[in-house]
Amino acid sequence: MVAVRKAEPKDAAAAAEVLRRSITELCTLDHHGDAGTLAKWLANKTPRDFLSWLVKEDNFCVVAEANDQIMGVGLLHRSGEVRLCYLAPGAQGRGSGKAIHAALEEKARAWGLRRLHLESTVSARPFYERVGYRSAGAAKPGFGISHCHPYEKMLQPPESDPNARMLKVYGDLQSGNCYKVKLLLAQLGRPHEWVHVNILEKETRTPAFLSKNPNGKIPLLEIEQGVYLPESDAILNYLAEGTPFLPSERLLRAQVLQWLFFEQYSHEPYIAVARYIIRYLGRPEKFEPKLQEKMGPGYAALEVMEKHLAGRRFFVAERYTIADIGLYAYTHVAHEGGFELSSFPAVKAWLERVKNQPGHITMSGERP
Ligand SMILES: N[C@@H](CCC(=O)N[C@@H](CS)C(=O)NCC(=O)O)C(=O)O
Repeated sequence: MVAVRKAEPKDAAAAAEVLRRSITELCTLDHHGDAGTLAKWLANKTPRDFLSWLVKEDNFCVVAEANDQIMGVGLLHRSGEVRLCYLAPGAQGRGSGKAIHAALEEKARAWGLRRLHLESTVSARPFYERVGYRSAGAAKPGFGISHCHPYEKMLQPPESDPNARMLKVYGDLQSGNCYKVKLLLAQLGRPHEWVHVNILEKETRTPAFLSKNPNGKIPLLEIEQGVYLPESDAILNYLAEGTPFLPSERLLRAQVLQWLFFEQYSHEPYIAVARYIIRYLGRPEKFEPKLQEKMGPGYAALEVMEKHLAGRRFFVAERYTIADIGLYAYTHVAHEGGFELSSFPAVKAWLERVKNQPGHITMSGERP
């Protein structure tokens, strides 16, 4: 009988041994017995590394046990990435893989995740396909082997869960404020209806729209009939609650808000409006003085970001949060507002990191 439980420090030696034997003996289609490939792959599969994974609060690690022996190891990261799912030689076909996977999936739901993703070996692909994963792009090199196959699985919330409600968003994807919301929904894997609103045709100013948002602006989230939430960064907060995109710790949460307020007061009114004048209005002569007024404060905001990001990977807690999503929206298209990013290397490196986050979509709604 196989039982899955949370891994403990006392499991380190046996769990590392399962990982090493599983890779060496069961993943031959991937390493082809090549000593160099195996060495890279096994380099961090030690009891010491295992212990270091256990203490990270963003990791959830389980072991499958039968007759007091560890038969398999699984590890889920809070980002939704399944980082380990390995069985001991001889343990296949006895339900251990499925049981490990079910435990990781249950944790993902508890964390509010709607999407799981992983890089599969060639050897493990049939298993992941059996438990509901689908291919999410071309193979690329990873953890020492040449072909890691990206896979993803969308998790359906139970009907009783308020997160199961079909959301409706009123927006225009060319607007960075609206794109923020679309990007987070995509990364959460949350199905939603997108209602396009044309701002140049003044569709935000009709009586029908004003009855939903008296401020006459998009994006607007319809949570359920008659319950509306405007303001992009408030929407991000609402949607990210209870997920890895918004830390639960008090100070970190406040720091996320700090950067979202910065975005709305010191960044968006300059960079987004300059882009609006050029991109939406076609840079009419009469707007030239207004456009020029936006440049100084826009560059000042970029300076603040550059200083903060020098030596940091993300805005808060060294992890990807809605603070990054909020600031990415208009920064990655700042050139369309006439801003030159060449003297902001830390900002440019951060833009790349954000673009490479799992589940990222571009402004046209595509995967890069
Ligand atoms: N602070 C608001 C700004 C929203 C905003 O300015 N929306 C623009 C499009 S990006 C809009 O709806 N403009 C149309 C109008 O004002 O009629 C937010 O972050 O959601």
